Amino acid sequence: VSYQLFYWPDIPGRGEFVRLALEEAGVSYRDVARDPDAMAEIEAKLEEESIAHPPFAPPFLIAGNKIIGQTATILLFLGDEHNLAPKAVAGRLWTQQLQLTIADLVAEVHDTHHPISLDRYYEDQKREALLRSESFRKQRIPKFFGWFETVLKRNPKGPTYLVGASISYADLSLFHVVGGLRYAFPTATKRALHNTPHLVGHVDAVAKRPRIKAYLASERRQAFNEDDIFRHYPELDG
Ligand SMILES: N[C@@H](CCC(=O)N[C@@H](CS)C(=O)NCC(=O)O)C(=O)O
Repeated sequence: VSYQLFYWPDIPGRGEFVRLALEEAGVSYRDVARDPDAMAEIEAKLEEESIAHPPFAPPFLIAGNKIIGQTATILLFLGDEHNLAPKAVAGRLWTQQLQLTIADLVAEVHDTHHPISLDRYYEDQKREALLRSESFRKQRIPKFFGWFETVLKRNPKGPTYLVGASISYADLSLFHVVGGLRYAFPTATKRALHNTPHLVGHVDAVAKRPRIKAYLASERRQAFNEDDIFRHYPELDG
């Protein structure tokens, strides 16, 4: 096993962005979430005093003597190691810029159902969630999708992938976000995708990649659910 992925059990969560990169790279990894004592192991690792660079939160990846937190930083590392990003500086930075924009979108998705506090139940912040979701559906989904559509359209190598002619970790993450939004906000997402044909083609192209296809059909893939970032609460979909 080359890598150990530390992420909370029972949800795809932000761990999924890392899983997709590991799967596309075809490397072996230990998915700690699948162990019965995952919670205890993750919490122990977060508290371990001998770690000079402690991660703030899962996901984090152990790779040899390195421990790497922050989804985008993990992907920066895996992109370099497994050819999931360009080698030249301009392309590396562009790919990371795309990834950080995806991270912004993921945080906004989270805030649709938890706009006030992480520590309170959805039911305790439902009124604010309804308001937040309305603007997320009407303004933010179209704005983010429109930008990704533009990026695909302007790619000099064609609109299949975000960066050049090869798959990058940002493509895998965008695939997961669109899938998550289709699950959480089916009506609003369908409407927005109507105006972004290149984005629809992009997601289809990623889903057809042999390793991703095999992964999606495997037991390693977890279903979206209402403990996750992407939650389907019909009332929030308008
Ligand atoms: N910006 C970080 C966010 C990490 C994060 O929010 N992790 C969540 C699970 S998805 C968590 O466990 N947070 C605990 C906390 O924030 O206290 C990333 O993209 O990796």
